[in-house]
Amino acid sequence: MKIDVLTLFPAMFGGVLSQSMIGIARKKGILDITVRNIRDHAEGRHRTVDDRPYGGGPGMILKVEPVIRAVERTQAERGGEGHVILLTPRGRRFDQAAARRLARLDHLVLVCGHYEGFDERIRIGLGPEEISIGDYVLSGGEIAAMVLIDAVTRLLPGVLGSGESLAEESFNEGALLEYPQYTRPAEFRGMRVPEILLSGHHERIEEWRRRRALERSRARRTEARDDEKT
Ligand code: 6GU
Repeated sequence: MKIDVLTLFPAMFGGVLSQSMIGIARKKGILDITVRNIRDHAEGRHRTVDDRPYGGGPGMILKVEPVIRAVERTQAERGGEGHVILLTPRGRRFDQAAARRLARLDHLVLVCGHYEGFDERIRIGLGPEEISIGDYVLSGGEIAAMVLIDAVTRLLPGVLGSGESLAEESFNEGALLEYPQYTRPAEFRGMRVPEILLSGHHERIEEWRRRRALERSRARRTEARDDEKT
């Protein structure tokens, strides 16, 4: 998969895109990511990327020309339009289903907003999908883009080992949350690993895990409902 990230803060991406699963996917050649600075496409001595809103009001607005030029340059270099996504708190909420849908695409162009918003002609010009990662306000779309890239990358064929991906399908993506897990030592400061896990009875272990996962998901859902009441 090809991903281009267009941002005013390219340095924010260095660590996240070179470590862990994303770093591995890039080294394996499964993921080809380029981070591009929108400011490189701005004009004038000051390379201005933002300006005050027409009609007045607080804050600054991301200008239309540098963003459109940055997207067009990206598309020319890649030899295709790609699926253009605007990261904005106004967008549709990102979830696992959206991650699965995007993971099937060949090329994503992620445009990170900043300041109080985008000039509306960016939306008109690009006709992008608009995505938010949740109901809270971030100072820019960069961290949201990283969240999206991480969630999508781990779904790309060949990134996770086959064992890991199967386990994920059967548990995390259904209603069930994870069962408690342990590794050595068998005892830490008086806390013992449940005897059943040391027993070697695979069927009884499976049954115990299923029961604990059910208990956990029931408890978490009740907590969630309690939160809504407050
Ligand atoms: Cl994509 N951008 C910003 N600025 N804030 C957000 C967001 C995006 N998603 C949730 N909050």
